[in-house]
Amino acid sequence: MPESVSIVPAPRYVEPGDGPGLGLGAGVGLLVGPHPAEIALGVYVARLAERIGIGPVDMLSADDGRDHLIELRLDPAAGPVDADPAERYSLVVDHRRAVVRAPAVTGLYYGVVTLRQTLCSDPSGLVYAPALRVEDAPRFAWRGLSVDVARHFYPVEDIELVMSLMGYYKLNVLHLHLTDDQGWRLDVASRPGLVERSAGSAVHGAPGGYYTSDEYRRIVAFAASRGITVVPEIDVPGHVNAALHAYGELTPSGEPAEAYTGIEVGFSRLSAGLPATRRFLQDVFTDAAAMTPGPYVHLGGDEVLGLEPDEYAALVGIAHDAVRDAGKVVVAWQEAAGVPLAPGSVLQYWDPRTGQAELVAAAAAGCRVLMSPGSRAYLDMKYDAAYPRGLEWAGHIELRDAYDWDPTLLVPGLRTESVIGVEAAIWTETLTTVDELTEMLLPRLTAVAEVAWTAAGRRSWDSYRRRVAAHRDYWDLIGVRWYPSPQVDW
Ligand code: TNX
Repeated sequence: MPESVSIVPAPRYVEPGDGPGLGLGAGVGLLVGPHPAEIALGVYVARLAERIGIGPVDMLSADDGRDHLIELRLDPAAGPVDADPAERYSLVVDHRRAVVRAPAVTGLYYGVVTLRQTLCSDPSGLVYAPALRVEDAPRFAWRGLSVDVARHFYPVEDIELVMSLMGYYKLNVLHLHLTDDQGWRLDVASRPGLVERSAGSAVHGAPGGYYTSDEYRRIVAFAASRGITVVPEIDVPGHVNAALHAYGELTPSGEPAEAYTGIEVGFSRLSAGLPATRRFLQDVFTDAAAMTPGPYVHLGGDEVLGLEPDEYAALVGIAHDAVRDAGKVVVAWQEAAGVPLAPGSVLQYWDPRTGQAELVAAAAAGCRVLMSPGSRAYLDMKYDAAYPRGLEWAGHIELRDAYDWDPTLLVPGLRTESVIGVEAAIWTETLTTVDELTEMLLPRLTAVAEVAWTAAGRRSWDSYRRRVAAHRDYWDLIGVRWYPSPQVDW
């Protein structure tokens, strides 16, 4: 990549073009196709152009032959031919035009994001795009971020901001951890008591909250505009104190559990022997699936310290079947690897301490594996010992730790083809505001995004640390808090 260009994640192929590039001022043409999704992207680009000082653009539906044009064109042959047409794109900038071509609208969006990341200002303040050619496509299909909205709640606006950052770094899966011991955050039609009684609590007396079905729809719609699929997680059969608090029929005594606002894990559990349990699982998973247009529903399955393997398998099995019956693909934490899951199910690896052999066996039986290693991708870990917030159980994660790893080399014996992708996770036991959240995400989320997008042979820490430095201007412009890692010359 040319020294002056700071695209993150690094594209598959970049070549500098001839000449100074394309000056972008008011009246620049914006040529987009007629489909609603193309028009929506055009509106996004027009707003962006105003926000970053280019000024009003001239939206065109036909090429009038002018110079000074940004063109977004659907083209089935565009981008690297061996890559998935859903995400690949090309971008060519010369002194007349910036042309993004892609087989699908998500690729057009990625081309726009890449173009945006290359923009510079000349000494007079004119915005320009350097001349270049990019051919780009991701290494992994699943490039995710998991956000824990259960320990502390984050309203829709905060999640939209997080999704804007995700889109800017070409992440395409938002996994929402919607339920845990401390609170239940999604209103599901069959069980109104869950939010009535268990949404008002959060860690250490924080206010709590939940998404109505309309708000959840808003999240899903915003996600779609950024090429993001939403994966809801209803965590069972452990991490269920909020459910036990809402519905006493789920506890052996029949009495509702006390609300819990601490940050211990592993103490709560469903009981396979209770008649109410099966109905509960069927109801909540059927509802979560029905509310979700994407293909996946996550059933949790992590850290159930008080359950015998047979009862654990029975409970995961009920949730699994409800998700399958609703037409969705099951996602589960790696602990579920010992339970028979439908081929194509996704197991999410996080903890090197347990179950690697079971994971390899499940993959051999047709499961896919999503990589969220705690020591690399858990962005709730402290940057260093002095950092005021975050946990430390998986160690400290400085920027280079989040960058320097390969998802296919983590689990001995696991075939590369079984790895569906990479997901960062941010747990919120110690994070209460969106500023605290983004300070954990930035810059590390951009490192994980490059791990997920860029082929191993095409990325390096030295190149990344130079490129990421330029991104502070963007974070400052949109007003998000970030952490000035001492590993980068900002
Ligand atoms: C482990 S990762 C958990 C979460 C905690 C997190 C804190 C996983 C499947 N379970 O319940 O919030 O560590 O880092």
